Amino acid sequence: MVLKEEEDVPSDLTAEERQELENIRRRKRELLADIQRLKDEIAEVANEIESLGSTEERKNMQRNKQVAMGRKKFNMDPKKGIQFLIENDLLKNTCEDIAQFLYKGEGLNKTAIGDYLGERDEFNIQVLHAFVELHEFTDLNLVQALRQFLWSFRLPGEAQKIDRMMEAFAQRYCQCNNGVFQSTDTCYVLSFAIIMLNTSLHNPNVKDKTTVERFIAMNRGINDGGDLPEELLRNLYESIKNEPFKIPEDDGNDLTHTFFNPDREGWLLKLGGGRVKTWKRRWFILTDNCLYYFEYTTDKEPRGIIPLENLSIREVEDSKKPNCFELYIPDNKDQVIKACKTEADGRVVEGNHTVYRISAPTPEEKEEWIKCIKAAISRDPFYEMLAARKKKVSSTKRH
Ligand code: 4IP
Repeated sequence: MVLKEEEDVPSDLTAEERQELENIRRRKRELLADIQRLKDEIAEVANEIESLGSTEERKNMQRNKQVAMGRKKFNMDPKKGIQFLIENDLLKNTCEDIAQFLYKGEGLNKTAIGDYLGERDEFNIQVLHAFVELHEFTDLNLVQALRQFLWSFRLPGEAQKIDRMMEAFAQRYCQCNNGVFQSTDTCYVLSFAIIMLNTSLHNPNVKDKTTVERFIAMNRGINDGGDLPEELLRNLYESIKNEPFKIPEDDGNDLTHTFFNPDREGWLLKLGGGRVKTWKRRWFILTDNCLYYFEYTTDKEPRGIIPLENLSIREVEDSKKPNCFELYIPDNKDQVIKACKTEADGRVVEGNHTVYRISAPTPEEKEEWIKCIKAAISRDPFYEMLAARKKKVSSTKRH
């Protein structure tokens, strides 16, 4: 028996059968209603999911836009950029989170990162330390560590900032490589010797390229009075020679222009200060803001030391010797230059020169010496800081 319509009720059914048919039809209707309800519910949930997805997406897009805006603001004014990101819940206000953000550096200008990290505020200093902690220097030699560090931001120009950042670097390096250096200061001083070596070897304006022997000699006594292993210094030298530092160049300047190495050494003639003026060939070394002169290149003790503080330098003509220059006290005629010298009998006495007249072997060398001495005596606060540290780590040097 086939029933076409719901309402159709065959006439030959008993009352009982009719009742049963009615029950079946009611259950069927109920089931259909249930199915429909379920379908509706599924559609509703699907809708909800769909709309949920798009708000999430929209939120993400909005967030990404704000982060991009924060990065732009940071590049224009680092402090304002960070403040914007914090206010918009895009960055947590902790030094660790900010350091992480700077370390990732996505879309950030490296000069701006350097400026932020170099700030004197206590909070910025904490960020700097957290930032340095993110660098892993274990088992890297000092050149490898410097390569990593100097690539992560651009070293600012201001002496105090450079000092703070390199101090933090040296601390972290020593923490990761216990026992390599006697002190953080040694690591700091050697780091600059390396940066300056990079300048000397790779800046085409520097004509007189530092040799490995000179590099080793310049770093004598910096390990708290002792010498660093020669092999270590040779390796660092070779590494820089083979590959210069890669430095972020946001503003077209690089490190080889920022640091000019004023240290220099070579043979010069010096006019004596006695009544009978004699020219003596002496081995001169310019370092630590002082001019040292030796009788032989291998001498341990200098014959004389001339601190360059408060001195000036000028070119002079001399009837007897070519390529002359003089160290003198500006605005002064008779005052004796503060210096010390060793007498023939070995006693160390005060110098008695009112000027030091010196003759270089060639006009080019004269120019180079004048340039280097000028760089050493110009009051560059950074060199002064570096010289002070050098003195500290090599206090037994030359004494
Ligand atoms: C000496 O001449 C040397 O030139 C000394 O130079 C110089 O000392 C002496 O000057 C001068 O008298 P003689 O050797 O002919 O005696 P160096 O020390 O390099 O040998 P300076 O002060 O230039 O070192 P006085 O002023 O110290 O006498």
